Amino acid sequence: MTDSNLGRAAAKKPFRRLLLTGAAGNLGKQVRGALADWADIVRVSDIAPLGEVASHEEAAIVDLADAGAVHALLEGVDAVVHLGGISVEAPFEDLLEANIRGLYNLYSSAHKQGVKRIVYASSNHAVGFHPVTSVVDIDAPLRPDGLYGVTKCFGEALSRYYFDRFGLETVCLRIGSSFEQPKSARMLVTYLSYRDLIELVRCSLFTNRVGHAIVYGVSNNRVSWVDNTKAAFLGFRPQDSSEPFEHLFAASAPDTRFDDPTQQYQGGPFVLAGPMEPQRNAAGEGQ
Ligand code: NAI
Ligand code: 15L
Repeated sequence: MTDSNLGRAAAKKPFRRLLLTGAAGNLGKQVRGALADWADIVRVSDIAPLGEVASHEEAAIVDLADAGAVHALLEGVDAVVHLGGISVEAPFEDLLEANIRGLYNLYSSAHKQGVKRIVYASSNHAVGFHPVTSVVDIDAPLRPDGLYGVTKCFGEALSRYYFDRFGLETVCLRIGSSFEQPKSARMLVTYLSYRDLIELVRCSLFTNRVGHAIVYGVSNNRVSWVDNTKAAFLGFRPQDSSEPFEHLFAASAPDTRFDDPTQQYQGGPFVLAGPMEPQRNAAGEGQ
């Protein structure tokens, strides 16, 4: 064994096995690499292809709506980073399978398999119908801005129940807009850099005794609609800001917000996106 191998073998990682759902998605691809530093084995899962599988990884193609498959997926897992599911407004039947049934399957199996903690990707759309003139803290009333947001409220309530009933801990991340860079003037306010996202996941996995917690996932942007004071115990201190991107949208931000719901409410375009009708095939039958 070389010196560097000896060093690696000696460094014990905090987790034996972490599960990442939604590993093929936008955020899953970002978080996947970071988990390697924190667990001996990273089980990566999605309904979509997972790409190349590293030696420390176990790959599982699983539909969250499949209860039996999800039960097997949770076997031997210490903690979960749950990013899987539908991530935008969609017809109710689709949301029902991925985000409602899928989440129930995850929590039910996690409890039965003895999982200790879940980091759950909630969304700003759980509270998207609060006006942009207000600042919401983690106790602000839920005001989902579409059926997608309603499923995130379900996830926050389900995880609360599993903590109160069984002590299964969850940190609900009300993520703003996590992309390579903001895509609109609104996202200058809701932007969460990938680096800050990974730090938020790290804080959520490693803080002792989180119980059931909610935290907003936004970077240190100049304007903010959220207040994380009550989640300070997580120790999340964002390093990045949307400031370097402000010049991209300055010209396209006329102050029309009070005539237009997509400008008036924190959820932006999501507030008018739902409810969506089921997809129809050529014969006009619901799918
Ligand atoms: P994404 O849509 O890129 O990734 C979601 C992944 O979940 C996809 O790879 C998809 O194949 C998988 N998935 C969908 N249905 C599934 C099912 N039935 N079974 C198994 N896997 C399924 O979304 P993104 O951006 O990576 O977001 C990750 C999570 O974070 C989502 O839960 C989303 O709602 C949440 N979120 C993301 C925000 C963002 O700005 N990216 C903002 C707020 C919340
Ligand atoms: C979300 O919840 C979505 O998953 C993401 O695609 C973004 O649109 C984000 O919110 C947002 O509010 O910008």
